[in-house]
Amino acid sequence: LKQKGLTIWFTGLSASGKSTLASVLEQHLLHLGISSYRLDGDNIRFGLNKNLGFGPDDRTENIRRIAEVAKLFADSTTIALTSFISPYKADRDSARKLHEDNGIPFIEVFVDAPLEVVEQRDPKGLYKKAKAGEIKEFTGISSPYEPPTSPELHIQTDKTTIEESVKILVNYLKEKKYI
Ligand code: GGZ
Repeated sequence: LKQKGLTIWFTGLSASGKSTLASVLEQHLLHLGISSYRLDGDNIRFGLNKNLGFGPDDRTENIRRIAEVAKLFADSTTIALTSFISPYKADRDSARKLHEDNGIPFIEVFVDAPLEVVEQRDPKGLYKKAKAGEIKEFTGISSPYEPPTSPELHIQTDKTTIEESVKILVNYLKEKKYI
């Protein structure tokens, strides 16, 4: 009834587990009667941001628009869950500032797994293609990922189960009295 909005910003390499965590958290919140909305490549990069690619300027613009949209959702008292690589620290910091300047909590979650592990997972065969030079500017292979230096949460998905990770997230939200 007095739900307040906030944004949970997942960042990490492709195949680190961002979308999986966001989906499972969304389900968990739903069971608690709390509404959330997921923003990810499927509903953003094929729609609002379909004119953007993966060069540095396009990634920055991608993140800028996503931050604006997440802020709007959060402002409408929902919990915005964003799962984008968001490789540049400056862009994540801008997203944070946009939220904090509007009095909306911003929770940065570093979804961390070593490159060797995500290369092994490679669910879409993208790392293989990137290494073969078939995809240019691929994050972790031929484009940088700047890890967060002070995220609210740091989850190592090669060492933590999905259930444990969701517990960590929910406990954090409860501790901060966001839910
Ligand atoms: C990184 C790429 C690239 C390149 C296509 N680099 O595993 P996926 O497929 O489903 O997630 C990746 C997604 C990354 O888009 P984001 O909007 O999250 O990136 S960013 O925040 O950096 O703007 C991957 C796919 O798009 N993909 N080409 N070159 N990921």
